[in-house]
Amino acid sequence: MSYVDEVFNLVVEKNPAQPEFHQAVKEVLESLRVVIEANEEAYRRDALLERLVTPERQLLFRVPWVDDKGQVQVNNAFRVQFNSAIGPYKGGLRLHPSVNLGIIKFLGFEQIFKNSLTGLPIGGGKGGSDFDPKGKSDREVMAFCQSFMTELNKYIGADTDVPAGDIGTGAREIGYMYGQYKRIRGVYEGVLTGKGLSYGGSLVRTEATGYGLLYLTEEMLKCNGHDIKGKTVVISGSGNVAIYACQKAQQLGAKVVTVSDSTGWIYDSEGIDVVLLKEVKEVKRARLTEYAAARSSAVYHEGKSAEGAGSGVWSVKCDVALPCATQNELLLDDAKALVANGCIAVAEGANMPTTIEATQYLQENGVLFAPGKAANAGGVATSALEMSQNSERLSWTFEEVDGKLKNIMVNIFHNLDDAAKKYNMEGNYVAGANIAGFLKVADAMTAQGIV
Ligand code: NDP
Ligand code: 2IT
Repeated sequence: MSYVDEVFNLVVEKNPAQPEFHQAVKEVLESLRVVIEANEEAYRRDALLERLVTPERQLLFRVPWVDDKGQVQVNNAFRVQFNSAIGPYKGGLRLHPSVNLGIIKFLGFEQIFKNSLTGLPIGGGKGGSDFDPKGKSDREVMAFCQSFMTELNKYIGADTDVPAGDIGTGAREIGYMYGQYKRIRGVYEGVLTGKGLSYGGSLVRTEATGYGLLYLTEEMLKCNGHDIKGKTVVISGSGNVAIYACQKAQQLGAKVVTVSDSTGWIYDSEGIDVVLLKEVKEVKRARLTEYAAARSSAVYHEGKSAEGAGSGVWSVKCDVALPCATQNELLLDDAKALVANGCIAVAEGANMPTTIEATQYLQENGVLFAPGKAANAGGVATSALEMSQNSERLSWTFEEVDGKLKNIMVNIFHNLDDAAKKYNMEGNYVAGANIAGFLKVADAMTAQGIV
């Protein structure tokens, strides 16, 4: 059996009931087959793949906190420090009831390659909890965040592990966590990114994932003879990534006609009103029904939650589709609908939103496909820029950070493109991303010996 297949079987055997982790590993290992086979003996001897798929450290802990009624609640929490070959562990914290170890491991594994692709010195990690911030008071969110950080602070630091936001973790949660870290450890350091601007945050970090997604999409389209200007775009999600993807798409002259959340989706024939969307989601933390109620051109469709069920937004005719909600939200039938409607490009704002079968169908039918670990790398790249600013105790201007972000995204696209061409898979940006991301990490792991 080939080394790649052996290691994949091992992952399934040793990590039962973690389907998302298996899926992420499978996608990466399949792309690496050609690279591994070219150097199989050395990789096998060093157990490089076994080490790559096994986290360096996995922390599991309970988070007790008291709700507004005086009742004690207990959540499960995780931090997976996956790989530190090229820098301190770096990756977000997800707060969502669906969070379990397998989900955090899939996200941490993806993060290794994503962070490598940014060209910046950051290793891969991820964390989170099954705590649901939705419907909780600010006081309850603070109680959870303080209890969470009371344990997590022992394992993180500006030069060891630097968490950030993800689903359910935004500026509010990062603020509460930062305050508690500072209180316990007594140091004012860049231990988290996505901080507020008044206490060490970076300009553009809020916008970075969505903006970066559009910078990469624009470059991918341009290099394939298309212009983003004038294109019709469908977006899923209506959180941090979706909102700023929508804003940048419009700034570049595209028309965005959909957004979604876990209870329904909006079709807006006039194009999404980003100011209204921000008011509904960032200020009121409300449902999309409020958007529809405030705008006559918008139609609200109930149902079809993203994960596992496919989302209604993929049935809308478009040129470009940007999944920005969660994993496995774009299924084979959705891919078929997109192709039938003439979609030319899909770029993943979320992590692993497209299933392997859907990805293959899109690629086989000539749709340009940018995988999340490349397309959404702008968020973590700007986090790394926040770390740099914290280290030198300076803040850069919006234009400076935005300019660096754009350069990073354009470079990422060309790295994928070049890697795909080098290994005779021109246009396969999934393979290009996995290979380019892997080679740097593998080189660093090899140089550092068996650790
Ligand atoms: P937010 O919490 O800000 O927004 C998430 C959005 O997706 C919401 O609209 C939410 O709807 C929807 N959603 C989440 N889970 C589900 C689900 N199970 N079913 C249906 N809808 C769901 O998160 P972000 O925008 O930060 O993250 C979105 C994606 O982007 C995630 O995959 C994340 O890992 C990825 N990402 C985020 C980065 C960042 O910097 N924030 C960087 C790179 C990737 P509702 O509010 O109803 O739950
Ligand atoms: O998935 C991701 O890349 C993030 N949630 C952002 C991580 C970070 O450290 O900024």
